[in-house]
Amino acid sequence: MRSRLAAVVALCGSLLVPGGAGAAPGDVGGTVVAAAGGATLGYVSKVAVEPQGTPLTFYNLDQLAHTVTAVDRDADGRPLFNGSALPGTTSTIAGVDRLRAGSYAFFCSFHPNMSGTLVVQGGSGGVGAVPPRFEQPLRIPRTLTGAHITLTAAPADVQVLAHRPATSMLTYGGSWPGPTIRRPVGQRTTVTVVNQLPPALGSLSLHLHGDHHSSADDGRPADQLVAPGARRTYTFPLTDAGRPERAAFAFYHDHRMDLTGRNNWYGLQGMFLTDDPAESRLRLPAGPYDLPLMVADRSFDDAAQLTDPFPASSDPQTVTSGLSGPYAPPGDATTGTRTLVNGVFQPFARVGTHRYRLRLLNASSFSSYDFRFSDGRPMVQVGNGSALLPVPVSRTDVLLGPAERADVVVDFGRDLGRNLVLESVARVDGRPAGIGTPTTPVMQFRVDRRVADSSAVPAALVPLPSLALPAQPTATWVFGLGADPARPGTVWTVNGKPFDHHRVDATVDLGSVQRWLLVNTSTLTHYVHLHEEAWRTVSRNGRPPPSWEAGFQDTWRLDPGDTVEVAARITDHLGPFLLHCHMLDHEDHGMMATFVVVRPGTAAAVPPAHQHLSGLPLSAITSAAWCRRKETL
Ligand SMILES: [Cu+2]
Repeated sequence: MRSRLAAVVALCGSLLVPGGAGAAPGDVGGTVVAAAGGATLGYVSKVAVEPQGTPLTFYNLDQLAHTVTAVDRDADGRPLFNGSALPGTTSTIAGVDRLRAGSYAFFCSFHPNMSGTLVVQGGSGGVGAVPPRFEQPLRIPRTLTGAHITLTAAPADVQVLAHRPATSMLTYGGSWPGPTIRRPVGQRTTVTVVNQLPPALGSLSLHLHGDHHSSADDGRPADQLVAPGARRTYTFPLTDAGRPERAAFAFYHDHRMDLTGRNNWYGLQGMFLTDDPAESRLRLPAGPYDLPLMVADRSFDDAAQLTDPFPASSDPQTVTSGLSGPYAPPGDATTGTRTLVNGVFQPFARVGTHRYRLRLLNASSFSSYDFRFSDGRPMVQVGNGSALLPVPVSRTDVLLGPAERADVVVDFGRDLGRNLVLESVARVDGRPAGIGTPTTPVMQFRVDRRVADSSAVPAALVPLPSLALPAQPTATWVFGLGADPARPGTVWTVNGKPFDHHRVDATVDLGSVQRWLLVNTSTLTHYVHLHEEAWRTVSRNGRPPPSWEAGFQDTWRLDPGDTVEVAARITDHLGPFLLHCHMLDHEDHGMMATFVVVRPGTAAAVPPAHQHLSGLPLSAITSAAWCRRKETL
């Protein structure tokens, strides 16, 4: 390996132009290079020039895996070219040698802020970009409104790709997303999960993200599990401090210890909306004009089946290589080559000349999106998932990381006969070292009928109640990268420690007001999710938060070096709750901690022992962190 790496370095050294970042077409031929710090600095060679019909070589001299992935897609919707290279290796990027002459943008799917251009020079013929076809109608998951809901977790075939076989997935209720649950605030709701998945997949756990409920109903990842063949009922009062909760756009998903990434990738996700009858006076678009849209990326093989970027839990080689493999933190990134909406690749929706309330959820494991309409029209943000904002905010782009939501109103009133595309664009705010976003069409809206519109977006929505804050922060949570105390390698940490189910990281008095600092000391962006309460954002990097963070929230983006200050009153429920990064690779690889709510003056009990309900020894899956990548599409 050492000699191969030395050869690569020597070869690349001879190819690189001094100050390579400014290389011009013709300076570097047929190669793309990533060097140390590539995730931040980008490719060394921003432009590669390639004679038509020849392969493109990718030299990765960095310590993280990177890809070279085309922005443009072929007739099947796959990137025109795509390939990855592990740290210190080279690879040939598949698909380049078939390209027609032209210029092609590319990026790293693990670090989309890395971008470049491939120029193919030559004669005629070859494969070129095919515009998105938007061939499949948007799917709206069936909606369940009863007080007692059953979700059976079972394998099912889901039609994700057009003109291709259905995709075998793990589902709640036979669909992906699972059924949308829609309930009035303040109305007690039970959700019974029945685990009918193959026993080898182990036990499950269901977490209702963004809701306020007891510790026993929080879907804790290592106890309170749903064993194969068993069922468990979760109770959600949908109240807070004796009053109905704020209406919210929440979602439910599996939260199994170490396997959350795997279980979500295969489909254990669904949306959960609560409605406040008092909100109807606002006249926001409702009924057919209220569309929950779950956006998530996945990769597929040639048989339209999901690729498996996760290790076999029972593979001792995988387990022992654990967190020191090439995809160990900070190289762990489960991304997909296709962006899907409600489980459909590039769908279209037929809409009328009306305002629409689009509830955008990013349910991806790792990827962020900067959502925008192709014509730059405003999206009026009215909420962020946990609640409505105090006042609406007009935005032209909305950046959402994993588990973040945006509740936006878009007006198609003057667009009869037009087709509009919701897309993700390269992250607009240009934040240095912040996570990048892919450039990709997401879905199309076809405005094909005239309808009367009596909806509105009022100037004021729901005021933020006052809250007397403690003078000083009551806790500081630092999100970083550390050595793994259990084995050679690296783990994500909170306050310097990887997650330990048996450790209490903070004790919080019931009834107290907490003022917490969330600090990112690592070189990657994290999205930090706090269970149990809806929190208000006090400050972002010492300044008042932007207007779209001026309401209640449960997940925050922390770019490298960021400090976000949040506050909430802790009400109703005692016991252990979690906080963690919602990039599922990071969560599964240590970046999670426990706070325990206690009656004032009492000590926290240690969280309950692991339940060992699966056919797999927990020790085997606890370190199942090493991700194998199959670079199929
Ligand atoms: Cu993270």
